[in-house]
Amino acid sequence: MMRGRVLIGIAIGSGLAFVAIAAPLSVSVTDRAGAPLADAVVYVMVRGAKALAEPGATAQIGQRERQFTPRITVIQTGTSVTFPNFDTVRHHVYSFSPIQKFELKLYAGTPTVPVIFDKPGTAVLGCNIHDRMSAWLHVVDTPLFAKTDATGRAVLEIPAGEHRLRVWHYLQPEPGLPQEQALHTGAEPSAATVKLAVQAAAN
Ligand SMILES: [Cu+2]
Repeated sequence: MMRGRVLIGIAIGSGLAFVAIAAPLSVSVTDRAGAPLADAVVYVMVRGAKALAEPGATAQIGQRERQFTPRITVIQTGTSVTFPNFDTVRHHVYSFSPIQKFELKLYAGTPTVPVIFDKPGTAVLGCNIHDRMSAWLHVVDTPLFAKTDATGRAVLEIPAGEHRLRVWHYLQPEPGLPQEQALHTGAEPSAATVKLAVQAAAN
């Protein structure tokens, strides 16, 4: 059955390319008690895949009702991020994280210059005016990434091969480091389960 499969090309060295059959990989992420973990960042390091985003790649982290939206974002390295303010109050967005220290001083509307995230890792975002505003941005060296939904599940299209599956969640004690495991995928749909040593936040 070909449904659900796509063909993807991976450019190799001197202009040669091969086409690999990609198949869906379903990843289920749970906390240490086995409860589904939403907003986990799931990504796959595939040999030969481009680390950097295509030129012009953009993402948006807004502020609405004095919260960041979304609170958890995953982007590929090299992506430009804008921080539009949809509130009537002004915000002052900053990050002290080593991968990208920046500050967007007290503003309304959308700052004209986006912030480019050119290193992988985690940036924790805050607002100088509203202490309870926080958000996390995870920057990855692969185009194959997703966030888990409310059921703790994410689906990615992955070429057959030997890869590394990485999972990161903002509640991890070391916010910058993903959990990693080996991943073997074939031409058929596959599934993986990852248990993280975190406690899901009570809703
Ligand atoms: Cu604010």
